[in-house]
Amino acid sequence: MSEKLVDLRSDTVTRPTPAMRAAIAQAAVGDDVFHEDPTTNELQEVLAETLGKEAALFVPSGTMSNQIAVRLHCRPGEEFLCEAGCHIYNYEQGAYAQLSGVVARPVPGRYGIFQPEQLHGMIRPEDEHLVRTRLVCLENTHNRGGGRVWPYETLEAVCRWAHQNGLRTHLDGARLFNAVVATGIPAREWAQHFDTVSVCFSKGLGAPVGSALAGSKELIYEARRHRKLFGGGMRQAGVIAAGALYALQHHVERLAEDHQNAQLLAQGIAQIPGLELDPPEVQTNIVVFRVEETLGPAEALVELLAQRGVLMIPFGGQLIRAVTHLDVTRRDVEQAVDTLAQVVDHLRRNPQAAAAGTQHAYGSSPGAE
Ligand code: TLP
Repeated sequence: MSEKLVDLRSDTVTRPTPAMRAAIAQAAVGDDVFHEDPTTNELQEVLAETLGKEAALFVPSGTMSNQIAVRLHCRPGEEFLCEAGCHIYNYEQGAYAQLSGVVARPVPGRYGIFQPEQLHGMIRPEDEHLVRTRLVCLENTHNRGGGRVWPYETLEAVCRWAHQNGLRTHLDGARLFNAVVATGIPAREWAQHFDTVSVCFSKGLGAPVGSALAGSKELIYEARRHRKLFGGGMRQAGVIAAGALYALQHHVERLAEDHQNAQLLAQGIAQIPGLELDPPEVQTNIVVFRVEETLGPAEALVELLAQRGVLMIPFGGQLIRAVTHLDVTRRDVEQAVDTLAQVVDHLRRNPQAAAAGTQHAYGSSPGAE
């Protein structure tokens, strides 16, 4: 009998729990473009309070939230500084350029973290040849960095330097609550260093849709205009805000389970010859590992895993990413590790399968009952 499909591709794949669905079904709604959706208003108030900000704005996605923030802080012909592997720079189609005429200047980090001194000298002087440097964007936890949490003092020092030098700061906190649970440092403490903070409800928190941007009343007033321009003005948004509100109120502490499961997964992967954790130490719910070249391309291994009912994603080069979340149990992680060990063993004993990549099917089809 085939086992359950274990989907570790992302923490975005969760389904709403029955209790969350009940909250969604019962949500009071109104037209949010008229500011009349009570559930959206409540979500925005609760989030602003959680982050210690004056106001917040519910938006459909993390990408929109980040792009509204960039547009708030930079005009056309201006630039922001960011870590080279960050989501805003790599995975949003250069929307800052496409939508807002803004340029990004990436700073290389180690697993997503750079040092404050690396920014020194990066603010461009006033000169008609040059763009103007306006903003620093950080990402915490860092996705490509393997779920790394920014060391608090380093993040504080970067933001202090930015503000002392007249720059604004934005946090892509798609997984900020993972950092909160991993460190015990409250969200508002992290958030106090930023002019705007974006959080996602649809990742580890397990809501079906939605992100939010928080900041001062003035900034969020402007953010509403940008949201409308980007087509993100929503009507009876309470239906989705209810899932986000439920997630914020009930799914933060439980992220600790995801972190424990990620540890278990990492320990299992570390035992499999030919696989190497990268980064070696897992801090939150993201596990990234490197596949030895002799085992063939990472894509081929991912394909073979999928055929055995375990889903992960190729993460560039020889890297694979696996993310734990609300719908992944300890048992699922054990199953994933067993399957990974079997597939690696198969590739070792059948080098032609490794070389042929995805052409050679391994085992039964995915998740077949
Ligand atoms: N990340 C997704 C993919 O786009 C890679 C994932 O599966 O991790 N900031 C960060 C740090 C993110 O990881 C993501 C999504 C976003 C922003 C964008 O959020 P959405 O998908 O809601 O636009």
